[in-house]
Amino acid sequence: MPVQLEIVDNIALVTIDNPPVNALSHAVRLGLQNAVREATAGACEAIVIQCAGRTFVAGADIKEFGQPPKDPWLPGLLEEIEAAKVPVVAALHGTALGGGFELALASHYRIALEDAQVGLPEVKLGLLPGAGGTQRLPRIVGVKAALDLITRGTPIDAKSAQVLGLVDEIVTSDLHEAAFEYAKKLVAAGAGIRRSSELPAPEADSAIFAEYRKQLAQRARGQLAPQKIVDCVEAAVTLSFADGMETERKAFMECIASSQSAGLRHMFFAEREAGKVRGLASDTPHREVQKVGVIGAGTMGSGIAMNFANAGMAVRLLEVNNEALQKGLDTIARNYAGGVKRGKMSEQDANTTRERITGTTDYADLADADLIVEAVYENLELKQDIFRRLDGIAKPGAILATNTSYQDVNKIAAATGRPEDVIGLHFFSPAHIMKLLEVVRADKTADDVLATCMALARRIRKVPVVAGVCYGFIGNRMLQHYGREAQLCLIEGATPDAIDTAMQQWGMAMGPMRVFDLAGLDVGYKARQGLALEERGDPKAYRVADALVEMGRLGQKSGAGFYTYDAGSRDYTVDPLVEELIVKEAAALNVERREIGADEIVDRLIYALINEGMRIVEEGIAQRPSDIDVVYVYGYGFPAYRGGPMHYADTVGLKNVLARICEFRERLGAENWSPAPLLEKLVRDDLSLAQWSAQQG
Ligand code: 3H9
Repeated sequence: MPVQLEIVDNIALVTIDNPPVNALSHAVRLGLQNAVREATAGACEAIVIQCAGRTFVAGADIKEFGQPPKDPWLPGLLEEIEAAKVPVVAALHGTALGGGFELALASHYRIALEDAQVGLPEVKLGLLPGAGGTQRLPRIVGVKAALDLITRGTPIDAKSAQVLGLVDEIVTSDLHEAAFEYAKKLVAAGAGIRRSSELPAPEADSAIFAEYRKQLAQRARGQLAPQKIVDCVEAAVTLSFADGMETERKAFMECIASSQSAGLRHMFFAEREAGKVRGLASDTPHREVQKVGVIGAGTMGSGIAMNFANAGMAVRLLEVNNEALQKGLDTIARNYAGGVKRGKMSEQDANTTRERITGTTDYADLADADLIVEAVYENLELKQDIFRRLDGIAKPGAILATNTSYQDVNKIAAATGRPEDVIGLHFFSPAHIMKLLEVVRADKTADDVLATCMALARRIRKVPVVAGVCYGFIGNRMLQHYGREAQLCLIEGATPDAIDTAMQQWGMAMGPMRVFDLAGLDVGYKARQGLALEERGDPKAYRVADALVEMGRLGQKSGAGFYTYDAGSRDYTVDPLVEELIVKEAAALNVERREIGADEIVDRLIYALINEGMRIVEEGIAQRPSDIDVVYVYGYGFPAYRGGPMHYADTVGLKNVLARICEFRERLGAENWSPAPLLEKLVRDDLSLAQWSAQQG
């Protein structure tokens, strides 16, 4: 039974017990309704609603969304609880979120454990609080605080909640005992019933709503739920509670039916699924990691070192000479100072954390490290040399990781006498900020090394995704195809700005040409110079970029690339010179330029990603399609509300994706546009990727 009722001294103790997070599934709602009805029908003088396990209710059961609704529906149930004729006390611990916090808001009193957190994170699922949260919260905390809490979706701690009037009492231990005593005290004092729905409507100047709509149109560009939240909170001001609830209901239904919410809900589960490694036993032992060595104090190495220091681990940062080492340590100091300036951490915390990173130029200082991450530039021989050296120095059982973006991790592992200890840990730049970590499982990587690294990723607050060995792993392998199409659209007729605008309007955090400029055009140039002419691929896809490098335009760092930049800034301006260059290169390549619309740009770039993603899944480089979605949303600025490229393919329909790819094959050539065999097979079998993935187990 997920809900139990016990009556002690005329106090009804209603306990929800629905592991892992006490989500309000249908059985819980029904149990809660029965328990409250039974308690109020008898002689109970107060009701305490509490939860077993690690947390108070963390929300509606997200797995039930998309299924036909079953009575009792949460808003009605909460109205029934609020209408109780005896005081109802909610006892909060863990994370009281979404529908769970709405249950607390419908209760008359709230008592919390000091480390509890409360919040309405529905917006992160493309939703809004749909059980009275948008109507009750502003009545308690006022319009501005309500708008901030609901549109940001970030939980707050019990103390801040108390300051806002959301929590009546905080206790440090024995919550259930304290809640029982609190209820008895209320009864003894003859305390009345407080219904937040009966509080006067909050007051607000209508300008505040216009201001939030404008802000959100920028901060949450293209998203439905944040705008709907503003509508609902405005309704709390202008309408009666009942009418406000009706507005909320309609807005909630619209959000839940939207592809945006479907995408965000997909991402919620995809992120959690990505942490599970197929074929790896759940009792696989972990190696202990307390001391970390990082080789290379460039931008990547410095950022990587910060991750481990932030999680409390001691880090040795190694460079070839003192000058390079000092440069890295200075970068780290600057990053921490930036964090303090932005209010992310206190100066004292920043200093303590920074001091966990010490520098060295002597490999012998890495001898006691539990994990060593190599982060030098992309050169296979150099990396193999380093691993050969590490083999002679690292202690037995130390994990040896490479941060390579492209190189063959098997070849790196083979340079050691212990390939089972070698793994790829591919961080994304800036490494101390980006959430994604590709964990590259080489042929001989030991299970306990992989299990340790997956757990370690969470310790350093990354989202890990397992990838197999191939050129570029998951993310960069797909990106080559996306980048190629961007460059081809350029030479065939689009401008850099038209391409970036199309992709940004579609939802990408940054357009591809700006990304090229940010990454540095010289990186690809150097890589191509190392190849014979016939190995470089289609010249149409790199001639403009190469010409820019040869003009000294290396991207943002040199003040010019596809755009020109103000010194040290990301602000860019369109440069007519670049457009002239494109026209010239197109003529030299015999390409007749034409008008290319935003639709074609978006489809070519995104379908190129999808097609390669299909191959990656089929080859087993990614464990499942949703892992690719996690890679793209957390590592490449793909809009989370579209659910990642593979979920997006299902949204469009695989049949439609295949038809468009075939159309591109006819028009643009089979070399770049032969459909992935898995895509063709799924269309033949009339299966979506999600269905196929579920079949794979
Ligand atoms: C809502 O409430 C709408 C209402 O306003 C209106 C309704 C009409 N449902 O994250 P974890 C699963 S919308 C179903 O790894 P943690 C999760 O998938 C909801 N399942 O643990 C995972 O399963 P598995 C608003 C859920 O300790 C397991 O629980 N609420 C739900 O790192 C453990 O999760 C939210 O958005 C759920 N609501 O973090 C809160 N929540 O083990 C969403 C979790 O099979 N949840 N699961 O992979 C969270 O933010 C975190 O899970 C939480 C715990 C902080 C609670």
